[in-house]
Amino acid sequence: MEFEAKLISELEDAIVAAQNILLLTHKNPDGDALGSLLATYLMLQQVGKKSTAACFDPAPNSFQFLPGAESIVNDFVAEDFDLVIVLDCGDIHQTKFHETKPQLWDGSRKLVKVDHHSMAADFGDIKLVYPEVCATSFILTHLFEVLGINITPEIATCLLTGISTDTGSFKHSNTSPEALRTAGKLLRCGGNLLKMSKEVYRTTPIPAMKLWGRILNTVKQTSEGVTLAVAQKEDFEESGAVQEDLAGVVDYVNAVPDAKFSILLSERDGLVKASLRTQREDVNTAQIASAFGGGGHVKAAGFAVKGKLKKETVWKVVGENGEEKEF
Ligand SMILES: [Mn+2]
Repeated sequence: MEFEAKLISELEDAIVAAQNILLLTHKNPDGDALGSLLATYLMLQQVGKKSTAACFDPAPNSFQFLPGAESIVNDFVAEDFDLVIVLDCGDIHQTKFHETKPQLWDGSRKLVKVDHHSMAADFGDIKLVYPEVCATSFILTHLFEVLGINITPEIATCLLTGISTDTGSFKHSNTSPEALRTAGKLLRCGGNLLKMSKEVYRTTPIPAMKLWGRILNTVKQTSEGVTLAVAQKEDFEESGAVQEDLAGVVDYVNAVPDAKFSILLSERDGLVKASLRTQREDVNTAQIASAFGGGGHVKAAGFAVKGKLKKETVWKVVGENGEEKEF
């Protein structure tokens, strides 16, 4: 990918001038959030710059293998920093630090944004926003090359994880030839594909498996052709699983053939969360989710509403010759 020369020199100047750099990503971090956060952290270490990587929520267990994961903090003193780099985060609200650290956004320190979200809010002094690419880690791979950074095996593993997870392991429609070529480049740099695959895709603790079993048991298709599955509070309690164990099961729900889209409802702590996925070209899950105050991507989105799940049993009268009436 190509960068505007002016942007690159502005970014270089900002990094050179900075004394202490804060790196942020979105709450509930995924592979691209953590991969881009840590790759940038390791890059700054390499060029001898002091930085702190912060995220409101801890990294899920499946991403603890990422080089540098142990250095991520969830709190900091905003005044310590003179440059903030926000990664993989469309909106400052997504960092969750917009309320607790308002000083970060008051214009007194430079703000750099590196992101690929299509509804990216317009913030930042230096904006590297490319909604057409698959991952923030993809942008960083090319950016580091332009900046003359040595992509070490550790940095490559972080970036490879970001590209892999944001393309659904190279299965989503955002898997462009460039995405694969970039992943190939990261493999050549020593990115550890085997370790990443094992930790991210082939590790499922027993409580998570038991939770998935319970959820998959609830799968049904509605009369509108929507695949629905549900995780109730007691499913978590009785399986011993935690919220992050939900990750991955929605892809099974979305595998039902001929569905318009799939929706996984989960109930926790007075909230009902919905994960939406689709394999169809004519369905936009972000649009559906936005009707409930959520958002996301065209093929994967979500929302959360305060409340609980209520099960209603529907009875049907089925006549001798097959006619049905629902009550
Ligand atoms: Mn991303």
